Amino acid sequence: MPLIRIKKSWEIPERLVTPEATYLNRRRFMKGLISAGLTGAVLPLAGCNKSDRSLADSGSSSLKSYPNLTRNPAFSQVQRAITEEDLATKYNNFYEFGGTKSIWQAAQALPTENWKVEVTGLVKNPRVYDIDDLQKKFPLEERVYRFRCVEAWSMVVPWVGFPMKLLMADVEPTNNAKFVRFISFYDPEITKGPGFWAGGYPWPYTEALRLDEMANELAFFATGMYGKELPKQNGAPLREVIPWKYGFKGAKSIVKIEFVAEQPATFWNTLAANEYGFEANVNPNVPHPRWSQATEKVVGSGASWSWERIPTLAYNGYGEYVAGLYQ
Ligand SMILES: Nc1nc2c(c(=O)[nH]1)N[C@H]1C(S)=C(S)[C@@H](COP(=O)(O)O)O[C@H]1N2
Ligand SMILES: [Mo]
Repeated sequence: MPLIRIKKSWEIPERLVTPEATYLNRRRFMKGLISAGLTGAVLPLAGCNKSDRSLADSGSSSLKSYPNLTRNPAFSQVQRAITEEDLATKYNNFYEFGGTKSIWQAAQALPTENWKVEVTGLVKNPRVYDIDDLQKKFPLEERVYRFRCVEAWSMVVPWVGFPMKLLMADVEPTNNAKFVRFISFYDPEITKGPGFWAGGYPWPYTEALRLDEMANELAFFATGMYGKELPKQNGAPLREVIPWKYGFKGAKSIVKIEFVAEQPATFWNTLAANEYGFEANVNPNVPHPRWSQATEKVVGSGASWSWERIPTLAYNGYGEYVAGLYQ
């Protein structure tokens, strides 16, 4: 695979590194940093740049609100403040649109009109859902979940959506189905993130779960956040939210869901299996090969290097729901 790895973590100051960006072509990455200037690379991350904020308003004002939304009382708070909407919608990972956190504008190129989600593979009732029908068929609720990226930052997000088990019940996986794959939108004319020119990334972005993980109460399909439709940069119009796993397990902008018998290949696991395991449960005791997972930076206002650090919880705090899956 024609990947050029940055082997030594000291080559780039820690605050500028997107750990998952280690796989960027190094020359392109360095060139990007130089042309953006160091300040330019840092300020948009913090979301405290004035012009950035005014652009933000134009980005989300057209999003529809969900009327009559009820917050599920079982998932109504997590003993931490909800992350500011402006940050959660401006500090993103969406490699299809670039290898930095500042892709929200580039992601506006995602064509979300007439979106269909195909559900196929080992199911009794294969279906093609129209996104509007999907949102009428499954009752939408709001859930406040912790959200922990493998890069050791975290947020708290009020998602809108429905439990994955409702969709499972509708399509009825057969007895042979043991895993489910989620395939993100991919069109090389539109998604031009890192690797687009150099190659070497296993597009489309895919993720997968065991079927018993998908059936867990917590496994969620989000169609919205902060009471509105998902912004494109956050994975409109449908994404996975698996709060006890690292964020990369949650594929965005899903076009296809496939039920399969064998554990499927997934995007980050294919790139670096030793760094991004298939299971990827949040675990403070298992360090990433290049950094500790014992603590996490709370994405908040101000400069990214001054974000508060708090201890990371086993299963991201959801052990009572999911620990039994891993006995
Ligand atoms: N299709 C796709 N899905 C993706 C990613 C991506 O690059 N492409 N990044 C993942 C990672 S690493 C994280 S942390 C979350 C980020 O979600 P957010 O931008 O809404 O915070 O999306 C995940 N889903
Ligand atoms: Mo991530």
